Amino acid sequence: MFELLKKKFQSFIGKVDETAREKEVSLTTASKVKGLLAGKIRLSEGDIEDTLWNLQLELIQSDVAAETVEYLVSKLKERLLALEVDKNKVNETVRQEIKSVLLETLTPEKELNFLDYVRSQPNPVKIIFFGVNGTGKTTTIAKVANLLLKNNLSVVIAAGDTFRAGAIEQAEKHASALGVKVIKHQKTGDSAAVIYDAVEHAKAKGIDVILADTAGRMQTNVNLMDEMKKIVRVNKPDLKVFVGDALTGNDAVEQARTFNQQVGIDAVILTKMDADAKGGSALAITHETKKPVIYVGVGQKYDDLKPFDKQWFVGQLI
Ligand SMILES: Nc1nc2c(ncn2[C@@H]2O[C@H](COP(=O)(O)OP(=O)(O)OP(=O)(O)O)[C@@H](O)[C@H]2O)c(=O)[nH]1
Ligand SMILES: [Mg+2]
Repeated sequence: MFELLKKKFQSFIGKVDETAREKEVSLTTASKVKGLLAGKIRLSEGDIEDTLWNLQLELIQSDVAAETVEYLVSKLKERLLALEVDKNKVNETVRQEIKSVLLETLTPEKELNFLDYVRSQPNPVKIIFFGVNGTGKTTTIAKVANLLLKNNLSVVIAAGDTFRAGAIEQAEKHASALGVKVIKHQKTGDSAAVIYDAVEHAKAKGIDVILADTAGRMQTNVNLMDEMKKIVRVNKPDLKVFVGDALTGNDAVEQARTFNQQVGIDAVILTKMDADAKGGSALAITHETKKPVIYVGVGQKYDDLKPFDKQWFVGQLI
């Protein structure tokens, strides 16, 4: 019975195709019927309206920047409307498409496996951390030092924040807790020179990695942004890491964009992911800068630094 019906349909489709060609009408109807026969359907704008709307809300609530939300939703719409979906698997397919659009957006120009990178570079590897005030730069440096030490790599910290009161002492406190040396100058000294000295020290002592702290700076502060360019010019770091506070959502994206324009960042670490941050800024920052999020900070302890796992992140988001 089914075979008979199928044959009838196939000859009908053949006729539809023929007529369509002859009359130069669109083949859409024919392919729709063909699709139906194979259990496939095309989704209409009406079919996906609610899904797109819900996704939009979800992304906004997760602190994804408005521009990125717009990009994601229109990309997804384009994809869904172009798909032939198995009619029994509509929800599954839509979910899968959402997932792949999010994953693609989280994919940087070039992935960076931090530890592999550090091991593969000639010593000493110079890494400088930048970001606005209070995002967690100094704490993150301590966490990264801890990670490197656990991987049998030696570290020196450069107390390059010569600007904020107590910053040098804070770096010293972490360094002493971790048992690593800190290179410092006087407060108000030249940050580029402190980092330069740390590099000299590392070269003399055969130390693997220099982790350089810098003062927090607003991306709108021209003088401090110029100082940052000088630090980079003088020290030619192997990696410029932007440290962003996940709790600041859209602001973190704006900061990352400006720091990237000014000095070209190589990687991103997002902090305070433990503190009620949905982490949407990871999506927006990667979309904006195309630079990889390598780690996330998930607390105040030295071990509270986790590699950023795109799959896990997307799974959690949707
Ligand atoms: N909950 C939580 N707190 C964090 C995290 N990372 C840093 N912090 C806290 O954020 C505060 C600021 O951290 P700092 O490391 O001093 O930030 P900074 O960017 O060096 O600050 P400035 O030098 O003033 O620009 C501290 O209280 C840290 O303990 C994190 O991943 N989770
Ligand atoms: Mg600091």
